[in-house]
Amino acid sequence: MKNKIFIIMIAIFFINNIKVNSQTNTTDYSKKPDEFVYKGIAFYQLPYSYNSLEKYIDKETVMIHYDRHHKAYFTKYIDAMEGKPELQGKMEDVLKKISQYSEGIRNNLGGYYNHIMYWNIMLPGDFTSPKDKLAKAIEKKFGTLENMKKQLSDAALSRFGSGWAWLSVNDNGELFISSTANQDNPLMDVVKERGVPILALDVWEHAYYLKYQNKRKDYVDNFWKLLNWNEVDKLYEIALKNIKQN
Ligand code: MN3
Repeated sequence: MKNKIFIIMIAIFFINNIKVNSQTNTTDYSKKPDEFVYKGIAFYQLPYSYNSLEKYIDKETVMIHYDRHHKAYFTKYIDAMEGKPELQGKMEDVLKKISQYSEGIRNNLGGYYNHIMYWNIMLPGDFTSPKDKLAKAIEKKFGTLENMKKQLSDAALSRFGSGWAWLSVNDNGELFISSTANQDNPLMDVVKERGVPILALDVWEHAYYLKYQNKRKDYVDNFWKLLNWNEVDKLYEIALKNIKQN
């Protein structure tokens, strides 16, 4: 009798263990990712759960994109910063003189910075248009919001290989659309069209391939439905202030 109870207890212990193990191996897509700290520095936290963009960007894509790609840029940049105090200031300041640094720093800091903007400006919600000041600036430059979207989509679709499409503000406070290769961005002193980016669209295949395969156009069309104009408005205000100060 005692032996039987002992065997049953062992069996229950193993069954529970299997349960616990299988749970820890499964991503809970309905939760925000846990905070991740590397060498004492906290990784950017996704402001929503993995499945929040599900209607247009599936949860697996968000998880792999954030948890693996974005995080890898972050850890590699932190590694590269070691022993280089000049890199430890504001990311924007380093990006503006990126030509002074290695290819690794350019790619990994670029990758870390660009993805923060990309995640921040998306949200499932009802933010269908920009507000007064930005709306007026878009009209002035592009005629209509639709025209701006079309031009930015075209920039995204004509980017050969991996890269980004941007809406930015130049030194005169005017909006412009551009596209950059790899993890470059308009802040960098190595790109043709320089300015302060306020809208970032990732067109690397890892951003859409699981759901859209080769249909980059469908992904780009749907990106506009996820765009949180409140955040773009905020970035526009900050960009204008920074330009005035310089
Ligand atoms: Mn990406």
